[in-house]
Amino acid sequence: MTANMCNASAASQDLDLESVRGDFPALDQQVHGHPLIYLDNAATSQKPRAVLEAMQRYYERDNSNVHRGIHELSNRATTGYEGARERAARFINAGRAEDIVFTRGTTEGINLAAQAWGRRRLGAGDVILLTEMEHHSNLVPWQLVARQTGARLEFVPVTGDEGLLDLDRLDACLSSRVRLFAFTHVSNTLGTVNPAAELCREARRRGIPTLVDAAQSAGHMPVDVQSLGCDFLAFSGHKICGPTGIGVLFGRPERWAEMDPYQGGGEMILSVGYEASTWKEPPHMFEAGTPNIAGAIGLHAAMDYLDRLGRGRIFEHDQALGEYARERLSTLPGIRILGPPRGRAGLVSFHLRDVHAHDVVTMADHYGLALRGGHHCNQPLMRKLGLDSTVRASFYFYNRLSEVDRLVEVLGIIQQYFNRGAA
Ligand code: C6P
Repeated sequence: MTANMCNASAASQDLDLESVRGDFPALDQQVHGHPLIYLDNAATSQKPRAVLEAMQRYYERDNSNVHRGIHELSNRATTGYEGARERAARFINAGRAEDIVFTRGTTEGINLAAQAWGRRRLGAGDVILLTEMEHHSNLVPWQLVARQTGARLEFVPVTGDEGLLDLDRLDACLSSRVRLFAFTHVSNTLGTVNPAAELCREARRRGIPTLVDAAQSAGHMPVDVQSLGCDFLAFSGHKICGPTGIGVLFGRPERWAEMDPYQGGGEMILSVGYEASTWKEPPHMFEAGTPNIAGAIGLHAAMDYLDRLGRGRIFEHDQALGEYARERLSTLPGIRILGPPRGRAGLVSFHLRDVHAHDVVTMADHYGLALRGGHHCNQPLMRKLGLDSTVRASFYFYNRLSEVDRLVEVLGIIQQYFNRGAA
């Protein structure tokens, strides 16, 4: 047994996997006559009973609108919603609850920063620095704001299949024209864990604000905005055991002060006239309309759940599974595996010679395996690597080593099937 395999077993035992799995009703089912093996956690995680019950309790007992009524139910809803904001601040060690804006998810958080901050702060000739491994959610919003302001995009290169940022180029990339550096903490396709604190430090030294896309990190490792030193950080509830339709955008107070409202409407105003209005201070200034109250309450329960397990332990477990999977997959003939061999997050993306990713995923589904195939919203990166799609297996703390073994076994069956067809 290799050292990695030993680490993986140790991490699994440490997490008391079997009792944790019991918290997730969706994991206990058969799919096409096989036990479900859910390896699509980078797309969305499953939800523990604690989250489902918190949301049901809210709807059964406290359902009301926030910040409006003076009646009991409205007070309870407001307390629940604002309590979730305080919890989110603690989850990422933000200094103040006011620095947490609830969004629909990472995508909306980045769009909010791009429109409310970027549109006001950027001008012709300014540079928005991204990396070549960004998800479309941290690329297209900046393309839009670049078109609106005359700013242009530049990219820190990725080294190739090993999927690391070319840090030798960082100094040249962080030129005096750069007004914002936005990058992903963990790549959803490569599994690369970027040195986010170092990237923020280098940017800050040059007076450049940073935005961290924490969609793939916030629920998988300790994330601390103060030690990262970022200006903005966005993540989604549904990837961290919470419900869909809720997410968080953290911003430093000095950044909020530089921003215009994102959307106009109820909840965000102080006083409205026919011709003009005034608005509240952040965070409410950025939360127009009735918010996703039940979503925030579910997210609160999810953050409690994850922190009870410990995100340090979750990271060790996910990382051990990712490395184990990479090692086992590399024994398959004709496989091309993306991302770094060491220090990767708990996901592995790969390409099987002569079998399209969609065929792999469709056939794996017949064996009860939930994988993802496609470009994973990373089209420019795929093109750079000369691929149109990959298969991706992404893990969470409730996945087992035996599920990785089954994945490798089923991929072997799929390869045999297609190779027979080709013969
Ligand atoms: N990735 C996947 O890889 P939303 O859809 O807003 O919750 O998250 C968007 C997003 C932003 N950044 C990164 C690094 C991401 O991985 C994602 C979502 C999913 O399967 C869907 S493409």
